[in-house]
Amino acid sequence: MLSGQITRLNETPVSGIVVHLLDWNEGLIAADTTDAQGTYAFDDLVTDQEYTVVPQDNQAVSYLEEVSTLDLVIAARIILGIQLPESPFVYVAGDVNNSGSLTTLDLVLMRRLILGVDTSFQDSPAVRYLPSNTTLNNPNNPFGGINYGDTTLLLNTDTTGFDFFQVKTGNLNP
Ligand SMILES: [Ca+2]
Repeated sequence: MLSGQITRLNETPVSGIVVHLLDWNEGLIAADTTDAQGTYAFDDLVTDQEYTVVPQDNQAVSYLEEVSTLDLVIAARIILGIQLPESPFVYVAGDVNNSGSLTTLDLVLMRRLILGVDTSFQDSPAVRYLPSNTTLNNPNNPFGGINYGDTTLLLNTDTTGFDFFQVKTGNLNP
């Protein structure tokens, strides 16, 4: 068995997310949909095999939803070094151009979205699903970049807690 939970950054469960299970060759083995607790589970799996878990970006979430001038303020404070991101996921949320870092360019793109100049972030989906073990390379220097957690594991035994956060791009104040 391989299971986990999808939540928002504030730990609210996200239901109705289709989760794909892939084999070592990226072939689709199974799919499950997260329940009211945000939980997905795959049973009867052969052990000593490598599996990859991929939550699908199947929710129609608008780019602008939950992105406000407050997020701009937080992003600016992080870029200026006045505050550190609360978690690596806040940092990822602010990296709207998917460059692996948070810079004034992200700030410009967020402002363009809020002003209606742009209707999307060209290089990022509206939401991302990131393994809960995603970390900053150096928490004291967030500009050192993001170490994305592993979505693949070698299943030796029943594994629970293979969790993901749903990260809304541009929402630094979840
Ligand atoms: Ca960036």
